Amino acid sequence: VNDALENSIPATDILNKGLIAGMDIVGEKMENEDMFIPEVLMAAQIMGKGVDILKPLLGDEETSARGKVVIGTVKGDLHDIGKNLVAMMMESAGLVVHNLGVDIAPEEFVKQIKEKNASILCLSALLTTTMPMMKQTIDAVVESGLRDQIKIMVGGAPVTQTFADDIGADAFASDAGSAAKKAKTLGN
Ligand code: B1M
Repeated sequence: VNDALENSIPATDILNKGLIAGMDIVGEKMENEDMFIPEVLMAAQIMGKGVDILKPLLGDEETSARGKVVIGTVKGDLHDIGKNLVAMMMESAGLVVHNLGVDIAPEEFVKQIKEKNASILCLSALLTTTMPMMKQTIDAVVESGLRDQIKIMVGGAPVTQTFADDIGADAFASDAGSAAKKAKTLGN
């Protein structure tokens, strides 16, 4: 990453054409059993370090908050690289972001929405087996009586617009950039 920056390659290209494209190859190798969990974890940690270097260089800094976001990866799911990118892009877009982490239970999301007085809830899932947890989280928000005061966005590699509609989410985004753009309109 540092070499690429020294060679004046734009930060977004380093992220999209370097780190994310590289992680796609890791995914293919994982699927074909050419790479195993420890190697994938190492790739993920290295990607995290690369993203840390790029973080200050991505997106336009804006000072005014455009909404309060609570974001997390749903219960049972430990993937956080994409969710962290979404959180980072939202921060860069001027939103206040509370990043809860991974493996977050529905009741914890509800608690945090109340505590942080959030206007947008963002749920990430990378596994087909944890996608139903998004619906359970939305159900918990409805049961808590908070549904009217919060917009809900869902995303993650296996998530689609159709799935988002089916589970009653307000928005879906396929990548971090469009997630940040949509959050700005949802927050207003
Ligand atoms: Co896992 N894993 N993994 N993994 N892993 C996938 C997701 C998988 C597709 C690999 C494969 O088989 N090809 C597969 C899922 C299959 C499926 O469900 N259909 C898989 C599996 C099976 C597993 C385990 C079950 C493996 C096992 O133990 N046998 C296990 C599950 C653990 C668990 O969660 N309970 C597991 C574990 C892991 C590691 C821990 C080793 C590691 C995660 C480390 C970490 O995140 N800190 C890992 C990794 C790294 C991957 C791959 C290789 C890369 C994921 C990633 O970070 N991509 C992944 C294969 C792949 O995706 N190519 C794979 C880069 C990231 C920038 O993209 O996360 O898609 P992504 O985020 C994007 C968008 O999706 C979107 O924006 C982001 C940026 O543009 N987005 C949102 C994400 N969240 C959003 C929210 C939004 C909007 C947009 O709104 C709220």
